[in-house]
Amino acid sequence: MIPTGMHALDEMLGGGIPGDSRVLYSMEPGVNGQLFMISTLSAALKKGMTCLVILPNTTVDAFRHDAITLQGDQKALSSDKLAFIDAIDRERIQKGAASRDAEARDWKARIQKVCRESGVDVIFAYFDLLYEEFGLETGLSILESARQDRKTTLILEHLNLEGAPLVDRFIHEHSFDLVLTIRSSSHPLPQFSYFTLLHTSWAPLPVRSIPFSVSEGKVILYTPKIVVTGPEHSGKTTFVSHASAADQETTRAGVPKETATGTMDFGRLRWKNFDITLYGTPGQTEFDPQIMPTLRHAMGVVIVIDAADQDMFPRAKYLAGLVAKQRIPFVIAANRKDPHKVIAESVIRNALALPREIPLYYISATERSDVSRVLESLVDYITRISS
Ligand SMILES: Nc1nc2c(ncn2[C@@H]2O[C@H](COP(=O)(O)OP(=O)(O)OP(=O)(O)O)[C@@H](O)[C@H]2O)c(=O)[nH]1
Ligand SMILES: [Mg+2]
Repeated sequence: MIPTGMHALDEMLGGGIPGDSRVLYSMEPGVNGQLFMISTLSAALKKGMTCLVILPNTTVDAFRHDAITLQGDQKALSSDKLAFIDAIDRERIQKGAASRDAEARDWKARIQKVCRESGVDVIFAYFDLLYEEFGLETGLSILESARQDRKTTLILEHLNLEGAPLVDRFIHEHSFDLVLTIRSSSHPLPQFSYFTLLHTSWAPLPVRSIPFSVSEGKVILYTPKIVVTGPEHSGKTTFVSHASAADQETTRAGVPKETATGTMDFGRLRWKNFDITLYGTPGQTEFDPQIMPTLRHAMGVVIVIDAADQDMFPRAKYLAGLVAKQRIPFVIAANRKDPHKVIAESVIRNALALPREIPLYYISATERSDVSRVLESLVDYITRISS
């Protein structure tokens, strides 16, 4: 097993990547995901494996420098079991070869030589330039050539400019064993990054998406969390209980129904491969000190208001301001929709000082479909997945 170096991911994979596998770390433009490859390389070296890093786009020195900066660890790549083929080698190959075919042959010969001489266990390859120059078939066959002699694991990173169809080809045409897509949204959050465990050949793992942040040279995974907050008696507990999948209980420890909530409501649901935990805050102001800690690492917030109760709007405005200040995406669920009683959207927007881009939905928290619509729109807004 080759550890990915990311503890929580290794747990999910059942210990790491099995030997002799083919792995793709597929990055969307703009995502801060370089650590996936670097962590896996460091972890493989730590386990005493011999690694070859293929860097057609950069030099060894520049790569080392970047890796040290990313990981904040001078010793991360100090191993004598580490070989490189870099941009300087690429230049030599290009100069020496008379044709594209000859170039591909030289690449193969060079990789095979290093693998034979050093007994390489894992090849880490930055694939973009090889893909650009040779296309997918030949590009991969160059990297695969070393595997004929020896069971090496191949780990690729690429910047995917073509979207899902390209990733599908790695899975279906080239039988990759592990495919992780790493994506981020720069709007509405400054950086909301998540990876999707799209395919694992050796275990029937469900497709899962998991948000992460990068901190102190490590990829930190966190549970997708949506906070449901709002003024007192607006329908938060009802919202959380109707959001949750039928087979998953919401809990409200020790609080009988029909009374004001004194503890957090919890619920779980799955939407677009995210296993989401909902945290419903208690409405009374005496519980306000709980709100800020609850917002920490929240992926989004639903502010439930009573659409007919103008008196509570100042309180809703205060809560919306609190959330906006943290730069967490939020939507407004105007609850107890009733055509005779609800206050007009423009009045609510004014009272809450809501910018036009913040979605507002009239809902009934007792109707599961209304609640789902709000959560779907929030998750789509955060991840920019259009349905
Ligand atoms: N008719 C109707 N009743 C609702 C709706 N949503 C909530 N209620 C009722 O309103 C009452 C208060 O709802 P809760 O979900 O407990 O409100 P809350 O915001 O959690 O209240 P606190 O936690 O005490 O602030 C309950 O009796 C709900 O059944 C709705 O859409 N329509
Ligand atoms: Mg409640």
